[in-house]
Amino acid sequence: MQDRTYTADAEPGDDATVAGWVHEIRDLGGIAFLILRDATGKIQIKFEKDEMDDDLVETGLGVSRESVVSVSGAVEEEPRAPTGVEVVPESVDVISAADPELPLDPSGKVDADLSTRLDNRTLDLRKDEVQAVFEIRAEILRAARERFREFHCTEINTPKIVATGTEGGTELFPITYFGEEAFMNQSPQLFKQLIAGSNVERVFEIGPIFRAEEHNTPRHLNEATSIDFEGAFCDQNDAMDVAEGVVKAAYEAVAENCGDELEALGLAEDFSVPEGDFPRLSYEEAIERINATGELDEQLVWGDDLPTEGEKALGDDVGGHYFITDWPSEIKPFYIMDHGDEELSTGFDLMHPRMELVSGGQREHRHEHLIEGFEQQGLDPDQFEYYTKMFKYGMPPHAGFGLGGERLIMTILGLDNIREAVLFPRDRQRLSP
Ligand code: ATP
Ligand code: AMO
Repeated sequence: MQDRTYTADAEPGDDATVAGWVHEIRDLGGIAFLILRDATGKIQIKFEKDEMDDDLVETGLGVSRESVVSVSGAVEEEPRAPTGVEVVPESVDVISAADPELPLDPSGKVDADLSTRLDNRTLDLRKDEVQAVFEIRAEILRAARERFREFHCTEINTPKIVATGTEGGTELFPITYFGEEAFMNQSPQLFKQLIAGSNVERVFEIGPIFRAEEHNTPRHLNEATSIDFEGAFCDQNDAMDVAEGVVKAAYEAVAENCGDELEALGLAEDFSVPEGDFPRLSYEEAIERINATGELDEQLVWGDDLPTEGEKALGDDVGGHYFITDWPSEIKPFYIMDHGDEELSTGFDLMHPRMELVSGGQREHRHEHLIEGFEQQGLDPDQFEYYTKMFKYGMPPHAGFGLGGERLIMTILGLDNIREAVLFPRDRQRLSP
């Protein structure tokens, strides 16, 4: 790597070479400043026109905004400089000149719509508040990994090209695999179960899921990051404990380690970690409470899926994260186990007041019940033989969940649109960049 000093490390008395982007040039007449920005911050470069070499002044002040430059000189203390220090340049090297016509203003003085931002992510990420989202995203994923490791989970990576889908209702993206029909995987569901049924017992995966959902909403992506857990000898209550632990660990990590990023996003004052246990409401209680709010035109009845307005009304009523448990079996997938009584399932959702974050449950581990479940859901068990046959060779009871990574980030930061939590989102209109 080039011998350079990060702007944040430049100390008075140093002879330093700083390198980065031209953030701004301020020309006051006899004196002018170039503000240089790098990953660690910004630094002022001072040009005293009468006292410095003309070529140096011309190069330093003639360069277009967002060009990449390297500046060598003495670092001096200067209380009037934005960071208290400035560089008096001896040489300025333009490494990569930027086109003076920028499609987006990284200084943020001119607003850009989301679509322009996503088309020009490199420029967009030069804004502190955008960079902050992705620094926080990295911290959330790190904290989730750490918490899973504390729970003795092994990180796994399962195939994304598969022969069959599992999540009823959401569509599959077909692809051609050496002349055969294949699909992009919607969920690691079956694979994580197959590994939980081995001696590995507890696993997690953080990876992409692909959903060919046609709708275009602020909280759906066609390629999302799923944070999955599966544990042998766990029931739905254990899985809920793990989900709650991971979500809280994410908030705690952001509160502890992302002070500057929260500041950049204007969230430092009000940021708080959810306190206390997340309440666990049964599906039946949930529909009763939604009906009691009077927010819906029609009363919900047993067996209805919860409409978005219903989830919002309940979210406002509860006022924080909560679980919905004991769903009707008929609206949960085949791999979810029933609950003694065949009408009830062990499936659960973890809700943020604004949206669903997690689905999970205890799994059906009894071979003959599993086959019946496939048939009831109109799926051909023969197509899933690679999965079902392992249930004949010693499959422990097990449970798990899938947590939407972008939904977690979006709810933690109060982002309006899930696309802001992904570098290069895939949605109905967007396949590139
Ligand atoms: P998940 O998809 O993870 O199960 P979800 O909360 O997104 O969770 P879905 O069943 O996928 O639940 O989607 C339901 C919600 O998605 C609807 O309530 C609605 O808000 C939105 N939605 C679904 N289809 C459309 C559509 N065609 N147009 C607009 N919004 C839609
Ligand atoms: P489900 O389909 O509910 O369950 O997905 C789990 C979680 O993933 C997130 N999610 C999405 N996020 C953004 N865009 C999407 N299109 C999208 N679809 C899903 C949500 C959702 O709660 N196999 C089960 C999980 C399990 O039981 O372990 C599953 O995939 O936050």
